[in-house]
Amino acid sequence: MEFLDRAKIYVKAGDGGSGKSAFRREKFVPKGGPSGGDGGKGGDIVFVADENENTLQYFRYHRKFKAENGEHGDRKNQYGRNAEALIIKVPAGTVVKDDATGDVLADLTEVGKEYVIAKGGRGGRGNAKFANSANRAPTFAEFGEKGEEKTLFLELKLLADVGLIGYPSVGKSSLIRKVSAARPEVADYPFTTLVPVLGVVNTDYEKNFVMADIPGLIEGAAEGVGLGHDFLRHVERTKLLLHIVDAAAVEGREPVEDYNRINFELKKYSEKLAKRRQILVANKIDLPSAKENLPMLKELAAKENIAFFEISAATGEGVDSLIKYLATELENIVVEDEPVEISVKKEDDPERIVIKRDESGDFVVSGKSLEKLVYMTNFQNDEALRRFQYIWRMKGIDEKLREKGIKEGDTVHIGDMTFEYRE
Ligand SMILES: Nc1nc2c(ncn2[C@@H]2O[C@H](COP(=O)(O)OP(=O)(O)OP(=O)(O)O)[C@@H](O)[C@H]2O)c(=O)[nH]1
Ligand SMILES: [Mg+2]
Repeated sequence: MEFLDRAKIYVKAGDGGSGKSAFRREKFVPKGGPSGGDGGKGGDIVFVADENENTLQYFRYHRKFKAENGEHGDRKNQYGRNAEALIIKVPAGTVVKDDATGDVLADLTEVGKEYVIAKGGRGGRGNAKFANSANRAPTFAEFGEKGEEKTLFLELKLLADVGLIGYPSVGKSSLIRKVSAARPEVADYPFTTLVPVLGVVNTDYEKNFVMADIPGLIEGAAEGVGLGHDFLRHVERTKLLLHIVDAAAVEGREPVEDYNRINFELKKYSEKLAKRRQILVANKIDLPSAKENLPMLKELAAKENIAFFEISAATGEGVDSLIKYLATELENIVVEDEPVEISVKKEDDPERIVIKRDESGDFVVSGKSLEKLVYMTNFQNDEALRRFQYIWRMKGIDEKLREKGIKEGDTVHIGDMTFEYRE
């Protein structure tokens, strides 16, 4: 499992249902009043940060998501049912971007947060809605609006709750293997772990949490050369740091010195991270040589005023109580997380109309509300066509086209539709 989980998916919100054109049937009345109901709204695509999700793996095999369309309206003023939203669960920490523009559409930092990422189309109006004093019996209805569709780029900056820090070979990877399904290599030479590894810790106590194993922080302790600064950014957003020391001093170093040295490195990297709460974990207590160091480490923890645990990642001794402690503590820690700036572009004015000419000289008219009107109009119906022409004139599109030099018979594109221009 990597730190940065990514996925590209396609989402399509539901189309609105079409409105109905119908008339009441009454005894002895050949044509009653208009009674076509409106179509229902198409389902939205909604993202929710869910506590049971930890990765974006699911999206490797599920890349297309379509919400249901709204139901069509019916006779007798029956409205079509609105479609339910399609809920897409992602882990907390997922950033949703529009793949085409790179705009951040949502930053789902906390469990429970939800965002409508693609809006379902509005239902088309039934003919009953178009009745007025000038036209008491309109014979047309609208089609439903198209649901939004988008290609999304999901990025999970996995929020490890707990970060493991410490010298090489103190047993960080051994611990994460013990408590999660993560399988980093374990070996008796330093710098076994070269890339950060995440493990999800399933606890019987509280919620699951995510633990990050990162490469040992210091290369060649004697030379005091720092390494792994690069990796520290992976634990920057953690709530707790488990500072692991080798209580048995297998490599002949002093565990207390190790502790201070690592904290020095941490501080060099970031004051903020150096202030993050730590828990001192004395590992390898199964080895006899651990005995003599434990009182010193206990004292250190007391002096630093931090919690202290004795464990053996090898035998599992003490591991359960450590995990229980972590799970409970995590419940109470809230980190002030700077949220990602949501940079959604200001929507273009829906009424704005832009006319361009394409390579073949055709006229391309664009504008959100005009395109919507075209999409929702039933051109097979004369009255609907006339209503369309009326709105077209009101918007002054003819003048604008003439300014651009349109002539009889030229081709005009609006959305998916193509028209032949006639005076
Ligand atoms: N006896 C004993 N050996 C342990 C224990 N934990 C880890 N080891 C051994 O210590 C060595 C290093 O363990 P790792 O888990 O690879 O240590 P690490 O901290 O991940 O090391 P790097 O990835 O190199 O930074 C391995 O040989 C482990 O088998 C323990 O609790 N008891
Ligand atoms: Mg390791």
